[in-house]
Amino acid sequence: MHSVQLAPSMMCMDLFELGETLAVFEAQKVDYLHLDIMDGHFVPNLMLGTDIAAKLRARTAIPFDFHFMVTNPLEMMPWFDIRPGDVVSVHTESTAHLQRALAWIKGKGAAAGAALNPATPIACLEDVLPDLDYVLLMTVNPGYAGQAILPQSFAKAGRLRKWLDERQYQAIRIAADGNITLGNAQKLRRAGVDTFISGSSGVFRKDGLLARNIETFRKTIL
Ligand code: S6P
Ligand code: MG
Repeated sequence: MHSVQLAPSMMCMDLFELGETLAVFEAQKVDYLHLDIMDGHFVPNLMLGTDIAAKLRARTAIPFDFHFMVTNPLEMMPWFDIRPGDVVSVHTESTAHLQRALAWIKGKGAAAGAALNPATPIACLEDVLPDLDYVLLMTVNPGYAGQAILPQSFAKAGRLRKWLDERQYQAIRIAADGNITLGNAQKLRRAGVDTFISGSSGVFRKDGLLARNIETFRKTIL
């Protein structure tokens, strides 16, 4: 089983508390900062542009987890400073050239991921397995924070882990994104998820302190 990784979703941050937030993430050694890049076409929302990504880069050495929810990932990815050590996912539904996009990401020295919308079948990954470092399973429809998890996500995560293992791709990691509460993370972990994107229902929960929320996650999800 892969070790657990935690990536706070930065679209859920309080911009006015950015300095303190980054200090907590560094002290707590979170694995990545998850950056949702939305273009208003592939998803009905706009989020996190080049400027905020560059400003975050200047302030922290925590690697980035870019999640491109855009219609033309091959055109837009070069706008960002993607570095070795980062992880980068593109949606299978967003490009006719998924293999080319994954190869481009690897050419940057980053880990390459394919993101799947809830309605997208796992089988569409069959012919890019050699190009994949991870699969990002959307457990909500992408575009917004604060949604409820789709209950079929738990079974899909389990099926994906089994499907990858049967094909001898044990090394491919599985990330889950959307309503990753502590309870949902526990169930997804049992299904084989190893990387947790944590937003308004996770580390940024308003009923707890940021550092405490991360500590609780680390103690609970092993
Ligand atoms: C959604 C985006 C996610 C959200 C995350 C928010 O389109 O890809 O990364 O930021 O799901 O977390 P929560 O707990 O509000 O669902
Ligand atoms: Mg995301």
